[in-house]
Amino acid sequence: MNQYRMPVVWSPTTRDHDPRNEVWVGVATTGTEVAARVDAILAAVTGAGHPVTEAATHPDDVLVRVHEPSMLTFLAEAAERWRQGPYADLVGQTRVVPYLFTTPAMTAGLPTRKAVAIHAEAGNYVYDTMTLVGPGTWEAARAAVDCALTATDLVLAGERAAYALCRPPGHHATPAGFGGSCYLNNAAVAAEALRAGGHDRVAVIDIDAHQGNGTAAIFYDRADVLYGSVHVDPGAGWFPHVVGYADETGARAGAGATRNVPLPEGTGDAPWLEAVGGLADWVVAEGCSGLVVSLGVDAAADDPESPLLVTADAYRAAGTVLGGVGLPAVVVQEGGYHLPTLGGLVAAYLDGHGG
Ligand code: SP5
Ligand code: ZN
Repeated sequence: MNQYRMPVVWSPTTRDHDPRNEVWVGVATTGTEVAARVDAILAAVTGAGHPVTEAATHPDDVLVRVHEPSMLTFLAEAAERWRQGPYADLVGQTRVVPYLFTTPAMTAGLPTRKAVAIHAEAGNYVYDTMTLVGPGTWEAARAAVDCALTATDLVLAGERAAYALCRPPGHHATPAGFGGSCYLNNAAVAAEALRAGGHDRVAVIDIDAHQGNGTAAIFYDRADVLYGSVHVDPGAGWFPHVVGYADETGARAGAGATRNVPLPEGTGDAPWLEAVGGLADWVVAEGCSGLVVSLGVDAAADDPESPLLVTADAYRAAGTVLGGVGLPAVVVQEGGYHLPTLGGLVAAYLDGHGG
């Protein structure tokens, strides 16, 4: 049991995103990435004695290094544009949902124009039907970025570690796309902010149950930000399905700077911790000076979104392993959807990580 309690940064605005329904295989299902997640985590970390502070507003300078301005503009304006459309009256839909995807399967090399209708334009940016935009979504996602930036500020000012209670999560958000319940890539923003703060080489270690295809994409070509992830095998039919295989190790200047460790369905503590340990050793061997942890706790046994069987004790041990690397660390919340155990899993990781 560590005595040190790292600071927690949160924002009440992160509660303002309500996806309402995630459309999965064409069916409107009840979303699992809900505002109650924030309160569950907040209660647990407060109870564990962490000092809690609200995020400070930050400018967009770091964010625009991570995401295309066109996607940021789309997200900022989408809810209001949708509200002005006939969708609520026609079909009762109050959330932005694409009805087609303007990918190469459709455009097939033809010259293309910007879609006039937002229900068509949405498919330029959102790559699934589960990541809906409503009133408050942009504000919440942007507040989550402020949580990540404020936690990074604390670390740059000398704090050994800080936890950003980001919600919605971010690691599936790509440079110009959003999906997987993610809109803005909070962890990538933290990594860029550490770089801007003087860290020449930074690692993002992602222990969410799903591979963070967004973070992987943002840094795939780069040597200055390593990305390592342990996750359920996409080859077994799990999100993000088409990336996250072990042979994806980076390209060009980033060759060798990406590591993916896929694990079979049903994997429990020992092999999962061995994978986390391998990533920690890699970060040390590569001479990084700063660390971002993408802390998803959806690898836990009770979680509805993954088939991994990791316990709270193993999350505490993972914290000890990653804290033991000895680098200043920004811990960023990603997934984790089982409300009764969510807070305890996060608190266990933070306890293990210590300072
Ligand atoms: C950040 C994060 O953990 N994102 C998770 C993305 C994976 N979501 C896949 C969802 C598959 C459908 N689940 C059925 C639940 C019905 N609501
Ligand atoms: Zn996840």
